[in-house]
Formats: sequence, C-alpha cells, structure tokens
Amino acid sequence: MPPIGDRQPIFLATRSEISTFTADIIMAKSNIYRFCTGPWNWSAGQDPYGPPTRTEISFDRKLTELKKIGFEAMMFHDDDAVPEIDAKSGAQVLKEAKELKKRLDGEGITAEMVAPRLWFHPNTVDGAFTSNDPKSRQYAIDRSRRTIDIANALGTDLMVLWLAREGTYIRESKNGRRCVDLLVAALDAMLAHDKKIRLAIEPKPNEPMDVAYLPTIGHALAVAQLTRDSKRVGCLIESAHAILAGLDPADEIDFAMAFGKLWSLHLNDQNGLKFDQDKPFGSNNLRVAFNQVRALERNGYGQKGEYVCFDVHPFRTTQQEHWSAHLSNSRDTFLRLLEKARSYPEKQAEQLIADRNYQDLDQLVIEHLLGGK
Ligand code: XUL
Ligand code: MN
Repeated sequence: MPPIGDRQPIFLATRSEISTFTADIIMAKSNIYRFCTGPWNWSAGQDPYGPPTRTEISFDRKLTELKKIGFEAMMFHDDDAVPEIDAKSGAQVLKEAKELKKRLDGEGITAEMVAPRLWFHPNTVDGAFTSNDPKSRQYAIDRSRRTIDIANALGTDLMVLWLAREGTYIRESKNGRRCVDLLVAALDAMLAHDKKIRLAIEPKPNEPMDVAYLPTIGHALAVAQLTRDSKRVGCLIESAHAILAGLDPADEIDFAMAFGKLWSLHLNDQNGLKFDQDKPFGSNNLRVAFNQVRALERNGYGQKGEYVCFDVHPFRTTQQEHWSAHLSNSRDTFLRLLEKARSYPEKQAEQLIADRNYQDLDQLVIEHLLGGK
C-alpha cells in the first residue's frame, strides 16, 4: 500500500471525451430497455425480527421464471453463482461457474454482473478491504479476485462492489484517510487481476454500517480517479440508497451519466430515512420514479448494453403464489412511466420554464402523471 499522500488523482476522461459522449446521447433517439434481477430478490420474508414467511424458491425455478416475466438477465453474488464458495478450490469454483454459464445459455439468460459477498464471512466482521486485520483484508481481495474469475466464466466484464461493511460504528476505531488508501489499493488489485474487468461501485450511506466511507456517487467516482485505471471504475445507482443519502436518484443518474460512468442500476423505492426497504419501483413516490425514468431517457441509458435491474423484495406479507409480482409490477410501472416520459408535454414545459412559471410547471407534471384532465 502506498504511504498516505503518495497518490495523485489521474483524470483519464478528458473534457472532449465527455462532450463526445454528450453529443452521442443527444443524438440518441429511442432507448431500448432490458430488464434484470438477482436470485436474492425472491426473498422469503425474513427480517431482523422474524423468520421467513414463504418457502424458498429453487434457483432453477427462478431462472425459468425470468423470461416469463419479461426479464433477460440475472445478476449474481459470487455465492449465488457458486454456493459455499469459501469451501471450494479455485478449480472447483471455475468448473461450477462454467456449468452455470451453460444453464444460463440454455435459458437464453445473460449474466449481467457478479458481486463479491463481503459481509457474511467471519473475516469481514470488522470490514473487508478496510478491516483493521491484515489477514481479513487479504481475504477480501482474494475473494474479489475469485469473483472476477466467476464473472469471466459467466461472460460478463462487470463486477459490482457494494461495500457493505466499509465504514464505521465507532469513529475512532478506524483512520478514515487510511481507509480511502486501503479501498484504492483493493480496487487496484482487482484491476490488475484482469485487464478487462470493469468495477461498478454501488454506494449506500448506511446499513449495515452507521456511516459508510463511500455514501454517494460523487464519492464513488472520486475514488475511481485515484485508481490505476480510472476508466474501468464506474458506478451503480440504487434508488433507495440515493434516497437514504437524502438525494434525488434522478440527480445521481444525471451526475453519473455526465461522466459516462453509470454501468448498472438498481431501481426500487424507499420511504425516507430508515432501513433499506427495497420496495417495488414507484411504490412510494411515483414522481421521483418518473424523474428517474426521464433522466435515463435523456442520457441514453441502455444504449451501451446496460440493463435496468430491479433490486426489490416481496413484502413480508406477500403470499407464496404472488412470488414474482414485485418484479413484474416494477417492470410494468417502469414501462408505464416510460410512456409518461415520452409523452411529457415538452413544448409546454419549455414555455413555462422560459416564463419562470414554475408553479404551473409543477401542476403540469402532476396533471400529466394523473393522466391529464
Ligand atoms: C444492498 C444491496 C445489495 C447489492 C448487491 O443494499 O443493494 O443487494 O445490490 O450486493
Ligand atoms: Mn442493490
């Protein structure tokens, strides 16, 4: 690890690259959205206060369900792809990952990304890449390298990093500056492991930690600039995580896409600053959801092959037979809001903006969402 102060930010995306990208998106006519979700999104209803309320669904059933509900891709934690990964040799892990790839191909389903689950194992009790214990830090890096090997076997170049335990409960237990350097060193080790892998940081401001080191997209993209190949470090926005940071997810989308760095997306919903709720998309605030869809549209999201993923969970009260409704409902809501985004009365809105008549602009949006008078 380099000593503190030794790193210089490297700004690899030049202004002209960014404006070329902006020109691209202005040219973009109509985006095509493809949908994705993860096996964990069919959860069984357990919460910290009570046991499951539904029986577990087998992986095979989840896989065959995807196409039926209009989804084309699946996202994976490393141990969703290869269960009990820590108990297996590297060769065994690769063998199982290749077998999974065949099953995915058989169903016509793409693997969108793989993410290392760095928050379960005893070695990650005090954090993973930023643990105070060097052996635990090494475990986290080794496990992430394995995740990259799984991603390769599944045919994706995208690894997502939700840095679940990289933060503090007890401020004085960690040196925040040193933790930034440790995170950068870990990202560098992953980038060095595979010359093609792209890393998408999924920020979240809290839960399970009190305060996370990378709470927002701004933090994620700033850290990317400190790595050995900043072009291969981008981000994933989750609606609920942005709301938990007190931000509007649509602004986070515009910000990340201004850098050409929004490589994946977890749409869902969240009622204010409390535990991470992962509600169906649009469930809590249709207008906030509408503005996310508008932001995706104006930036051309999906045109470089990015998927719209729903990181949503069934309500605890959901009955077994409605096991996929939270996913198909989220997709339906997205598509309905897409129609709303495309039929938004742009000319009228522009005039109201020119007149600085934001009162009527506000009402125009409300009327549009209500279906017009
Ligand atoms: C946690 C979360 C995770 C990540 C993948 O809040 O959103 O499911 O999306 O590790
Ligand atoms: Mn997520």
